[in-house]
Amino acid sequence: MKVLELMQERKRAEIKSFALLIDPDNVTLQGVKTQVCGAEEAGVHYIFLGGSLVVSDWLDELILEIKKNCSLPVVLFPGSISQISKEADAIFFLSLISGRNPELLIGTHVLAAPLLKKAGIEVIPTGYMLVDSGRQTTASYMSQTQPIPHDKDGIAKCTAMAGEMLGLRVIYMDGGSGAQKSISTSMIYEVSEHIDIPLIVGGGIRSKSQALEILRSGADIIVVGNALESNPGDPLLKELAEAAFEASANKI
Ligand code: 1GP
Repeated sequence: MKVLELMQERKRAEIKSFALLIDPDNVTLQGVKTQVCGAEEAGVHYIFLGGSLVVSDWLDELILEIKKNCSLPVVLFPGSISQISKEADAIFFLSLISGRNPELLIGTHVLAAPLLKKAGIEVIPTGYMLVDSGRQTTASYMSQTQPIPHDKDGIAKCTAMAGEMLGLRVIYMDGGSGAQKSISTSMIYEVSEHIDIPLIVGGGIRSKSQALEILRSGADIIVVGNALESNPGDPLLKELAEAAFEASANKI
C-alpha cells in the first residue's frame, strides 16, 4: 500500500499515528540500527527522514540500513533537493504555504520534479506550515519566511483550507525542530475541523501528555525528533506510541 493511502486509511478509521523523525546529520549507522529496531518494537508507525540543513551525503546508505532493520515506511522530509533518494518509500513534496517565498512554493519543485520522476518514489503533495514556537528555528531561518503567529488560529485555518483546495494531500504543521512551545491545541483543533486530509503536527513535543493533547485536538500523526535524539532507549518512545494508541477511537 502507498504511504499516502495508509495515512488516509488510518485517518478514516480514526487511528492516530506516531512518526519518528531522524536527522541524517545526527546519527551513525550503528545508532540508527538500534534506534529503528527500538522504534518498531515500541509501536512507531513511520520513519521520517530529513532536516532543514542536512550536510551529510549518505542518505541512500542510511535508508538501506533502516530498511534492513525495520519494516516501517521511510518518508523523506527534505530541506532541500539534495535530500532525494530512490531508496525511500515516499517523499513529502513540501509547499511552504505559510510563507511567501516563491522558491519554496514552486521554484525548488521545478528542479526536483525530474529527479523525483527518475527516482520513481511516491510523491506526497504536502502543505507545509511553519508556526511560531517562541524562538527562531532553523526551518524559518533557512526558508527566509515568517511563521504563522502562535495565536493566530484563523490564519492557520484558512492557510490549511487553501492548501487542501489547491490539491495538496496532507497538511504538516510544524513549530520547527526543538521548538520552545508546541503548536497550540486550539490551532490544531481549528485546522483539523476545517480540512479532510491527514494532519501531521510536529515541533517541540517532549512528553506523553503533550502528545495526547495534540492528538486529541485533531492531529492524525505526531512527529517527534529532538526529544528522542539523545537517548534512543528513552522510555518516551514507548510513551508516545501509547499516546497514539490511547488517542485513537479505534484501537488496533
Ligand atoms: C521538526 O516536526 C519536527 O520539523 C520535529 O520537531 O525535533 O522538535 O521533535 P522536534
